Amino acid sequence: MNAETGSEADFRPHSSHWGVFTAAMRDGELLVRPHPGDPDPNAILQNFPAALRHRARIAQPMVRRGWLEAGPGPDPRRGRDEFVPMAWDAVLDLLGAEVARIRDRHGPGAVFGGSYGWASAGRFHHAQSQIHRFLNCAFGGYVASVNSYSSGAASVIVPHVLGNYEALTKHNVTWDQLAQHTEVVLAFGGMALKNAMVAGGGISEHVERPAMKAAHDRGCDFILLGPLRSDLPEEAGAEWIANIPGTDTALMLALVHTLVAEGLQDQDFLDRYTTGWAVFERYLMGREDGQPKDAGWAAPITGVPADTIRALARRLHGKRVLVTVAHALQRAEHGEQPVWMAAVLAAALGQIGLPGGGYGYALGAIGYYGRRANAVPGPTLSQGRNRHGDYIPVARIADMLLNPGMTYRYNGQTRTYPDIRMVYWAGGNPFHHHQDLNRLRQAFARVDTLVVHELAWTATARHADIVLPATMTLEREDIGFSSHDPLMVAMHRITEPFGEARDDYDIFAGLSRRLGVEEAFTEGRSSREWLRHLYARTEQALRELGHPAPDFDAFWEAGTLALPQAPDDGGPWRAFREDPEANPLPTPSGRIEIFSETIAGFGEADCPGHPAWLPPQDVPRAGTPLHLVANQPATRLHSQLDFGEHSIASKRRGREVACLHPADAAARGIAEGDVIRLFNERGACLAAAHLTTGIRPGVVQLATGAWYDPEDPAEDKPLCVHGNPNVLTRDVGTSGLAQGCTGQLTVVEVERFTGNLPPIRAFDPPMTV
Ligand code: PGD
Repeated sequence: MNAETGSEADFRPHSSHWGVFTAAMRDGELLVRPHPGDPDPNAILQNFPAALRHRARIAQPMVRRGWLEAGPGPDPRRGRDEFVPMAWDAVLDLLGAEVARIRDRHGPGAVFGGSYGWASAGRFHHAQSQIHRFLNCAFGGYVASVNSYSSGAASVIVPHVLGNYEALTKHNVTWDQLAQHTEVVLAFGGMALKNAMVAGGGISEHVERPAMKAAHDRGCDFILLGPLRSDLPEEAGAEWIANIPGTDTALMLALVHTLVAEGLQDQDFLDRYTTGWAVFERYLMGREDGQPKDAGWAAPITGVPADTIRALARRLHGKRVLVTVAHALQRAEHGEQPVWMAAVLAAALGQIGLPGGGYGYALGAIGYYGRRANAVPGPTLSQGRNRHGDYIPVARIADMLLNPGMTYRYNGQTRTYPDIRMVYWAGGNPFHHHQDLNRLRQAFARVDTLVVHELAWTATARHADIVLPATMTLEREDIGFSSHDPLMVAMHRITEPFGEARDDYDIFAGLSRRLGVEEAFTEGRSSREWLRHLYARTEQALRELGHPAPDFDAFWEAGTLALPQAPDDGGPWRAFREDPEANPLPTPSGRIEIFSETIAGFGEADCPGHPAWLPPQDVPRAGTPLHLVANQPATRLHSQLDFGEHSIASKRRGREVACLHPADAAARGIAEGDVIRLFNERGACLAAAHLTTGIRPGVVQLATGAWYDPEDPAEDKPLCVHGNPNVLTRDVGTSGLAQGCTGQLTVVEVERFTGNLPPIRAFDPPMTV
């Protein structure tokens, strides 16, 4: 027994998207220890202790005063109104009646239940599954969302040109292969450890840093192409080519042009495994527009000298090269292009399908890529059937709410936005994840009713009409499982729920009772009975494999279960290389489509039939001369637990830190630690300046995830005093093909903030009556 840290026996297993851990309560304090088998544990775990009982937690159900007094309907006061506390029975009666009203008067096409968000790791209390299951039971369906903010462009274009998205990202080149075989890693946008630290469902082994170190120690060269040096860890020993943000497609074109001009492309590979090379080559060599896409052409676009591009191309020839592209590159205008063009580059190098070679799209973008798959399935709660069937591409939410009846293009279709009356959210934070937050506020002002389940007073909760306090993961039992992590975790309850918080499941069960669909929603099971039920699938699969298959009680008692994994066999890409006729890709031609008849047939000007350089509209100009990179944060997952100790410790003067080059700072009279204002025509926010030469001049970086904190919410474009970059980003789709999120990049100006520093109230609960 150790008086400082609590007895070993007190520590119980639990899991989060950012790591498996054990935790114990001692004298009212939460103690958290990373999983002992994790070679590189994630410090984000240390956000839990201070967050558990923080004032930002929601203690009881709340109803917005204006909604209570005036009834459902559009209301611009959302986000600045007071709240009225309410008892659970009363609030569930009220909400049950409102759900019934919408259902009976408007039907499922008036409910937006997309409810995008990462929520927590447990597979039963998975907020998305819970809410979708409830809406399917209560309404028979709802307006859904498809794709993700992470990979909106890639997940739509890849099936047309490369085949299965899961196979490309999850069953391809692994970290083990990279450590053993790769000679050159060409990492567009890098492979920042902060991203791979996270895996949906939980992760017990953070292997990326050791793998990159092993590869580097063996002599593998890492080349980082992108504006931020920190996008590869020191262990990779990377060379840094700091191209202008958003210009990677031009850089890749010039690399391929050099290969072709010097006869270095692998023509045999292109002939055997791809289709459409001849069409693309005409574009590449400028045979139609008179402009070869050569290194001299790319130099002013990319900011990389032509000689550097040419030398790099020559260096790749004949080597085991792995081309990687960070998700970030496709979270921008024309984000489909770098995803597609990188495949062409990898094909021209002829390494696709070889161990450690080819195209590792998004390797390092998330913790479950580049690993072996589990050989058995994990627990999954059925969401039921959505009989309504309508959906939007996820990042078009504000467009939809503001423009009912308007048509838009998506994946070859012309679709129509529905007329939404009720928005129901559980487990996501659109005031974190969406772009142009001032526009999002207008969109949310338009609906009849906004319902949010949250564990803390995020800006999304503040904008809701009905706020239902959800438990935090530590306050309930669950099962942690990710398809590519070998450990299944019995997530024990560590402590009692905060205030009157309830599990999402119990909230939906209570509502289902009021709507007469309780049996359909609960199937008569308690939460513990559901865990037992969901576990049975894995147990049976283990037994069928002849693997030890503990029953649920034994699993629960042991706390973790090591799962068998599939071999590291290169997946469908290896098989395709070995025999493309027997193992074609699931594309129309069965090959890598360098020209796609399907995409050309869609007729989108912003996504033609082969990869191309399409100059972006959102570029530095007078008034907004700097690029802003709004990337993933290092000290929290998205906006989760921004009020936790580790996240707070990374802020300065309570504000998010923005990085800029000393030359840009000097030109504006900005010194290290100054509070700065970042602004453009969409909005403005404050941040604390950090000067670094690890960023390309002309670029500012401000991570996402600082909670939106408007100085005066009554204004149309209030100053966010805390540093949420999504007040600055643009709410436009990547193209008419995918309509993905473009939040990664925009343009801004920056100045030293000289006014009185406004207080930060992001974590204070709203006013209650
Ligand atoms: P989170 O902060 O994870 O962000 O957007 P997402 O909405 O997923 O939000 C999850 C919320 O769920 C938190 O508020 C948390 O408190 C709550 N929560 C956790 N557990 C539970 C639970 O059990 N029940 C309930 N009811 N709530 C729970 C992430 C999205 O942001 C993503 S994935 C990406 S990749 C995008 N990235 C960018 C970007 O690169 N640049 C910009 N500008 N914007 C982005 N936005 C996107």
